[in-house]
Amino acid sequence: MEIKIVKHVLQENENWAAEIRRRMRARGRIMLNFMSSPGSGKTRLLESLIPELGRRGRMVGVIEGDITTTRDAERIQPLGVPVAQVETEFFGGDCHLAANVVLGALSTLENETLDTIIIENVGNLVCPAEFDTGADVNIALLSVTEGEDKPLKYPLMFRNSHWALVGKIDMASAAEADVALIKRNMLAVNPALRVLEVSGKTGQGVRELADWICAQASKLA
Ligand SMILES: Nc1nc2c(ncn2[C@@H]2O[C@H](COP(=O)(O)OP(=O)(O)O)[C@@H](O)[C@H]2O)c(=O)[nH]1
Ligand SMILES: [Mg+2]
Repeated sequence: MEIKIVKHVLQENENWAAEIRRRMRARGRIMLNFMSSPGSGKTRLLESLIPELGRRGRMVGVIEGDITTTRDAERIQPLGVPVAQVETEFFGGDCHLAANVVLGALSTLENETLDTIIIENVGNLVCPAEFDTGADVNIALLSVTEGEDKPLKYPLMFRNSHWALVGKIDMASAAEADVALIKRNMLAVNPALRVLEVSGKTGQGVRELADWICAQASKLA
C-alpha cells in the first residue's frame, strides 16, 4: 500500500514536469535547475551568470527555492530580473522543489517576457535530485570545500544531472582540494556529465557556462 502511494506521488510529479516542458517549448523557453548543498555557492554563481546571460540578450527569470526567508530573492533582485521566491515551510518544509510547486512559481512570472528560467533549488544534495522539476537541464554544483568523495556518497544528484560544476575553484589550493579527483568521481557516477570549473567570486567559467546555456537553448528552439 505504502509503495503504491510513493509511486503515485512520483508519477504525479512526472506528469507535472512533462506539462512544464510542454509549456516551456510552446513559449520558446529553456529552464535550468541548479542544485547543491547549502552554501556551495549557487546564489553567488547566479549573481555572475545572470548579467553574463543578459549581455547575450537572454531574458532571465529566477525561481528561488528555500525552506524559509526571501534572502536569495533579495540578492537576485538588484540584477533587475524577475524573481519568484518559494518558501516551502508554508507547505511542510519540503527539502526540494516539486514540479507542481515550480508550476505555481512560473504562474507568478506568467506576464514577463522571458526566454530563460533559472531555478535555484533548495540547498540539499539529496532530495532535489529525486524530483523532476520540469527543467531542461539539471546542474549539480559541488564546491571544492565539500570533499572529493561527495559524488560517490550522493550519486543520485550526479546521475540525474546533465552538467556538473566544480565550484569555488578560486579556493582549490586553500582547501587542498584534488580537483582532478572531484571530476573523476563525478564522471565515475555519470560518464555523460559535462563538467566545468567555476567561481562565482572571480567569474572563472561563467562565460563558458553562459555559452553552454545559449547553445542548449538553440538546440531546444
Ligand atoms: N571564494 C569563494 N566564495 C564563494 C564562492 N561562491 C560562494 N562563495 C561564498 O560562499 C558562501 C555561500 O554562498 P551562497 O551563494 O550563498 O551559496 P548557496 O547557499 O549555494 O546559494 C558565501 O559566503 C559566498 O560569498 C566562490 O566561487 N568563491
Ligand atoms: Mg542560495
